[in-house]
Amino acid sequence: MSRPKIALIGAGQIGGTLAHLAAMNELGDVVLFDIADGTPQGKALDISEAGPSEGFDATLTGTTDYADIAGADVCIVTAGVARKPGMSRDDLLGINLKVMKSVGEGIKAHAPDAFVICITNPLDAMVWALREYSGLPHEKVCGMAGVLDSARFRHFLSLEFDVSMKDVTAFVLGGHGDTMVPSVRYSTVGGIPLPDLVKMGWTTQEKLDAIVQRTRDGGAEIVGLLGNGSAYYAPATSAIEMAEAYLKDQKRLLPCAAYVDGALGLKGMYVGVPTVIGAGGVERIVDIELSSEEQAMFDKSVDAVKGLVDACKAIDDGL
Ligand code: A3D
Repeated sequence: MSRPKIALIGAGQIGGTLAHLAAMNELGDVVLFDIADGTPQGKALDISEAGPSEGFDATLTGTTDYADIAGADVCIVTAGVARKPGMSRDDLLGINLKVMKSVGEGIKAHAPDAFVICITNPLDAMVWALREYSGLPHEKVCGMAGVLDSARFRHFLSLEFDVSMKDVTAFVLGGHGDTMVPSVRYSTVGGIPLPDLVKMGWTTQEKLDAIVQRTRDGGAEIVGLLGNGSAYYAPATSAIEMAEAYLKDQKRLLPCAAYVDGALGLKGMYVGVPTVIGAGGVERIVDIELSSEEQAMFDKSVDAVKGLVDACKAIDDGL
């Protein structure tokens, strides 16, 4: 049986990290694609040369030709530009929409059976556009954001409670932007919901509110520290978790930007929701109940995503 094929569209900071992680975890053979000739080939060779020390069996190649992604089982898309200090994710919309057009057409022509995970920002609008341009089934195209935002939330909570990150579960809903909704009620430490931990005196409501805000600003915090570009280690790890769930039919319950038509009162749009990811792609949307306060925040986030999708349509009236 041949190994799965993983195509990484974009061989920048996240793309290179994805390639390294995919090889180290032996998820399959990796093809790095980029328009910047030399970059995908150089990163593929560099990571291949880590193989003897790390002891992985995976073939890595770099290319500027979409024909080389033919038959990919998974495509992870990071092509485009990243934020610089002072920029919002939404500032990237015009440039990255054009990139999604060429990437979507490349996937449509060469890897129409792949499970596609978009990471390019502004995430929810770009995954929508990528699905439109590629024409793939909705359940085979999704976006990575919720796993990362939830991981940031979990990390900050573990620091506050001084417990292992493994025992903190959390999830973040809504669009991947300033309006994202870190769910306090559905986040737990060892199964104990956060509001109960406040009552138990483990933390205060003020501290919890500050952690929620730090989660919302998590991307900007890294952009500010790096001074040139945005986060890439945790975003890559998060997307690998999703790819693995698909390739190994793990049926993981992961928050991701999925096409929602019916659940949570939504009609045909991409936004961050809890999903089940397995061999069928996004197999299920978990139709959770929101409190009136959560619903108001979620509605605001949904409106922000709709605004970005409308902006995409205005730029490309063929969409
Ligand atoms: P970067 O290191 O700049 O890599 C992007 C790569 O895309 C570069 O190597 C470019 O040459 C390449 N590229 C540009 N245009 C094309 C094209 N048309 N076809 C193929 N490749 C192309 O960025 P990065 O890896 O740090 O970030 C990639 C994207 O992920 C950006 O849009 C970020 O904003 C986004 N991002 C999203 C998250 C989420 O949680 C959703 C987190 C962090 C970054």
